[in-house]
Amino acid sequence: MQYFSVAEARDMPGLRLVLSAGVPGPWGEAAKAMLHARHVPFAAVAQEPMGANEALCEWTGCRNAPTAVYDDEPPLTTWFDILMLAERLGSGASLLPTASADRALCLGLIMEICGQDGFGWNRRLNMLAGVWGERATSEAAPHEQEYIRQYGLSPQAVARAPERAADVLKALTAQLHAQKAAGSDYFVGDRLSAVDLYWACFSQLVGPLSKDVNPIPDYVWTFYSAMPDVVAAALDPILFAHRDRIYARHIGLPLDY
Ligand SMILES: N[C@@H](CCC(=O)N[C@@H](CS)C(=O)NCC(=O)O)C(=O)O
Repeated sequence: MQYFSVAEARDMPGLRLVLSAGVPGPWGEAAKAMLHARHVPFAAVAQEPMGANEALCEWTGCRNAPTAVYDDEPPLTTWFDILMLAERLGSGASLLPTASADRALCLGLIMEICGQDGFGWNRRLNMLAGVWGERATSEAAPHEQEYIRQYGLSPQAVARAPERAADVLKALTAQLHAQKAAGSDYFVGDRLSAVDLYWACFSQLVGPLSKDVNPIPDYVWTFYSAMPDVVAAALDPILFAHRDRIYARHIGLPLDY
């Protein structure tokens, strides 16, 4: 992936997408998958994972990734805003179902995968607990204090994270089994929607793709592969069968970040 710096990107026209350079951050990978599926070109801008990202903050008001900036419109930082941008700018089949009830199901499942207090959020708490351990977070540098606040790290949140992450996995598993029984390979209805892309990308947090198609740094591989027992126990093979299908049919491999 060719990355531009913030200084290079901020005056460019068109779509700029800020991404964590060198790692398959699932929020960023999912944003790329949305834009790819909707045939929307973008210039990638490098964010330093867990860094202070001062120039980025100054430009977008946000230190993490992904952030999408289209022409001189306000920066978009949430999964929903980026999905709706892909819908607005793109072409081809919509990533949202047509019927309202199906749309609500699709968006609700994505919320459970990548929204605040969803699967990704709680898996990140598992990982941050490993990074911070017993170390007092009051010793953290200012930008570390910022992500500790941003990602809701607290002893109480860490304690409930495994059950929450596992509960989302069980809900996704139940939905995929119900869909399979109805003859569909997809989470909602009988065609691709955004939730299929979101799950494929977020599945990395419990089952990173093999290194021949995924040039993942060893430390990230270790974070993504280690998990609490209750999360491991909630991994049904149907989750990975779906992931493999979606990468093969719709996202493409190898990963490039
Ligand atoms: N703003 C995004 C979430 C973005 C997010 O959580 N990004 C994380 C992915 S782990 C990130 O950038 N981490 C690296 C960092 O904080 O530097 C959303 O609401 O959809």
